[in-house]
Amino acid sequence: ATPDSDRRLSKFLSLVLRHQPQLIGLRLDGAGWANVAELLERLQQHGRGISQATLEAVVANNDKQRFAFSPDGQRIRANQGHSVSIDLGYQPQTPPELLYHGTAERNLGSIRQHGLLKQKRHHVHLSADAATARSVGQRYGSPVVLTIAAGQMHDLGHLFYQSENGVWLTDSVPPRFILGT
Ligand code: HQG
Repeated sequence: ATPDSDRRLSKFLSLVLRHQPQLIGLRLDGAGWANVAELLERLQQHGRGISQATLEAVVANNDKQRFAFSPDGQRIRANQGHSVSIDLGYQPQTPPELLYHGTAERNLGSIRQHGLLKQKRHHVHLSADAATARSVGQRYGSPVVLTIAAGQMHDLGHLFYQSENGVWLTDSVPPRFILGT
């Protein structure tokens, strides 16, 4: 496997485990899990066959730890980022006082007006550090990093979750909790 082929596989797994399982006839259960044997079979049938060892290596080496196996190794899911409707089952947690959100400069006007909205995903995604947020924002153009008063939101009853791979999730961030860039 090359870094390039790993990246392509990771992107395709994100597509089918977060957004379009039906693309390869895969089924996800209510918590987003797919059966590993079934996933390998479907990939094979759709001209993307890989070995179980390759799948395990891509999950283990993934830069953002996007995927996880169930403890018995029989199932696999994406840790966050879904647009299909599933419940990952994360429990509410107390966030740090400040969290960060990276976005593109051109979104700022709308964000200041409406706050952070979850758009197509289940949650607004927040990062524990500004550097990570910057790289998230970079995906869409010239990045800006917003500081979010997460502790204050939590005190006022907003729920926060942390995904298996460390991403903070919340429903929405009203404008008054966005402290600045
Ligand atoms: C923006 C990646 C205008 C928001 C990352 C973002 C993350 C608004 C975009 C994960 C807005 C949604 C998620 C408003 C929000 N007006 N724009 N009111 N409210 N936005 O991709 O946070 O590599 O759904 O700022 O690491 O960029 O895929 O969310 O730019 O964890 O594993 O609307 O995706 O992970 O974009 O990224 P996204 P995101 P992976």
